[in-house]
Amino acid sequence: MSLTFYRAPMSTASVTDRVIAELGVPHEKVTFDLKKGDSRRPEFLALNPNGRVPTVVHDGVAIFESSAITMYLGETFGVEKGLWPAAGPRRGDAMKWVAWSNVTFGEAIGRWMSNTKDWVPVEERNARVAERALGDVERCLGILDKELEGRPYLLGAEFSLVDAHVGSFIDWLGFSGFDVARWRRVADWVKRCNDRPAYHAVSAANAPPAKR
Ligand SMILES: N[C@@H](CCC(=O)N[C@@H](CS)C(=O)NCC(=O)O)C(=O)O
Repeated sequence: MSLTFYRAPMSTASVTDRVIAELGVPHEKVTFDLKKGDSRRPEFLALNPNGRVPTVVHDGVAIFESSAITMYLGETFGVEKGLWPAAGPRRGDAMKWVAWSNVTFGEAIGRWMSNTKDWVPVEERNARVAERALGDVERCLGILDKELEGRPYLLGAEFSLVDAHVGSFIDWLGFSGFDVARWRRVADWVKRCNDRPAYHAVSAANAPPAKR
């Protein structure tokens, strides 16, 4: 079995960092420096023509899109470990949250950031679009908060890769200074999800070197 994981620090690949760490599956990591254009090299574009991380190559087959990667790794390595449901309706429940994170929640976060953050030139930002995007982000947080009523994790009593995947999007919001404390159940769930050995290991590995 060979599994190679193409990643970059502080990128969408953080989702897969968490998923792979939870699974504990042997793999080779290739860490890109996106500023140096590592993801635009021809040999990588042959694997992922989008030139984006995360990308995994499992036994010679390249898989891109973080949502597809979580679902694929979940069904391939996660079922026996209790981190992903077996085929059937409960798996559909898991897939729904993973797809929702990227397509609905993540889309709203991206839209909000690209209309508010300093790294986007001011002439490309639009205050009205930002306001609508913020409303969409807040609506998504409300949906998560309601879902977590009476259950510690998104699929029920046990932690699963769904929590790692969706939780990564909350981390993304957190890095940009957005505080989810108003959504009490979400904030408590984030604490539970982040208090796991795999999360601590990923955070330690990604920490910037200490300033001297
Ligand atoms: N929809 C993709 C998004 C991946 C993505 O946008 N990755 C960015 C980093 S956050 C990237 O690799 N950019 C490469 C570049 O800008 O050269 C996913 O979910 O995997």
